[in-house]
Amino acid sequence: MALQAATLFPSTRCISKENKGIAIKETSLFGAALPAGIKAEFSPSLYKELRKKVSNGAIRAQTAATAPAVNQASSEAKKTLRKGCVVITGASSGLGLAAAKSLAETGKWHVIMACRNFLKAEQAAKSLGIAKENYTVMHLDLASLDSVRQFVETFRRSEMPLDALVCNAAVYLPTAKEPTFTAEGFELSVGTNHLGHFLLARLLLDDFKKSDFPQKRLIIVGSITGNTNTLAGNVPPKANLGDLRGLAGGLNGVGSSSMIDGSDFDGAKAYKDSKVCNMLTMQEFHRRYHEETGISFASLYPGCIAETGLFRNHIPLFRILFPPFQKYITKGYVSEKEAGDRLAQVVSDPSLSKSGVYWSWNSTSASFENQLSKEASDAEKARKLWEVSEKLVGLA
Ligand code: NDP
Ligand code: PMR
Repeated sequence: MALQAATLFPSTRCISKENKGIAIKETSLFGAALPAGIKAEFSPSLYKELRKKVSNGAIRAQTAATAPAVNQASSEAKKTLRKGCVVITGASSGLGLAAAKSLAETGKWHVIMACRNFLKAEQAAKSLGIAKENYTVMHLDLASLDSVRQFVETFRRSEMPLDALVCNAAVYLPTAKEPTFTAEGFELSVGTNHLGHFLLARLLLDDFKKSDFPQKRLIIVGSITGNTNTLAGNVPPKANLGDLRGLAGGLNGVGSSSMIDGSDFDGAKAYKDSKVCNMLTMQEFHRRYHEETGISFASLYPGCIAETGLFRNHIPLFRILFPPFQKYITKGYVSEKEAGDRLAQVVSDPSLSKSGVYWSWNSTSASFENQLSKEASDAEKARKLWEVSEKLVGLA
């Protein structure tokens, strides 16, 4: 259970490939607790190495050696044409991993893979052939708010800029009969998919403000299944946040319900509700911060990536039948690679810079601004969700 895992092994790791074996603020090693009193030392050289990864990748202005006026312009260009630095949560598999690869191989992005399983993320990056100078794995367990705060600290100490953040990680527990909980006692799906990301994104806003990148973006992955204005969104159980009474009560299944709307626990509904929260949060960020910060906030449905780890807890028959069902019947299927390229577009394509948008793709893979359901675009609900979430994660 996340509660136990997060309490027993509150580790924060940030290890560049060149510095394998060096751990920062580490109280656990690959999930196994170190003996009391033995803690790996923070290594300043590690952070120097990390900074180099971004600055070495700076795209040099072509006009650097011409007349002074041009030189001045080119130094401005140098400032903004450096490699971008993007944090992607849950980049150890599926969509996040595919997007990490897509962005890293452009040579224009350094990807911080923010993952709960350090070894898995390293191996995934290696097996996809992502060049070591283009990524760094940092430990982040969204099911623990302490871990979220530790991640932010570690990221800040790396002194890498924050140019884009992708809130991608998620859990889906469709067969669970009883709720499980995060370290702070929130139902696991909403706690991880929404509350963990809410705290992360809120804390990292300050880091965004320091970035000189020309197009800063904060992306929260949504889904069609949270939108009841679609066929997929009408497959029971349907998403419904109600009046947020369960969330306001702490989502802990003790004093209050473990479901946002106060109903009995249903794992599939909890996931869909969490996706509604993701899409509402993106819009509330846009309303509160787009003008002030220039950050573009966006959400997306990348298509049905029917073979990812998201369905690991579903019954075996579902996992066999779901991909052909999506390929040949709904025609909503996309490969991990295609979905990763779509997410990478939302991170970096200048034509997808509009803020407050929920992106989707049509059958010819052209992007378009999609309509959200009534609930997923309810501004009053978004405001209330923001305020209740702030209280739960300790920001208000
Ligand atoms: P995967 O299961 O492949 O990826 C989910 C990622 O989230 C994994 O890397 C997983 O880590 C990580 N994760 C889970 N819990 C935590 C946690 N507590 N802390 C940190 N990371 C965590 O699924 P997908 O790639 O399909 O899902 C990615 C996103 O895409 C999700 O937001 C999902 O809602 C969305 N989506 C997916 C669709 C699909 O058809 N698959 C359709 C629409 C949206 P680990 O590897 O350690 O398990
Ligand atoms: Mg769906 C155009 C129709 C369409 C699309 C695009 C999806 C996507 N689904 C569609 C239709 C249907 N689904 C229909 C008609 C059915 C009833 C047979 C159906 C069933 C179904 C199940 C049982 N679908 C599912 C499940 C899941 O467990 C998945 C889920 O809800 O995960 C939360 C799922 C999905 N269908 C999708 C997509 C993208 C998913 C999963 C991923 C997600 O929303 O994040």
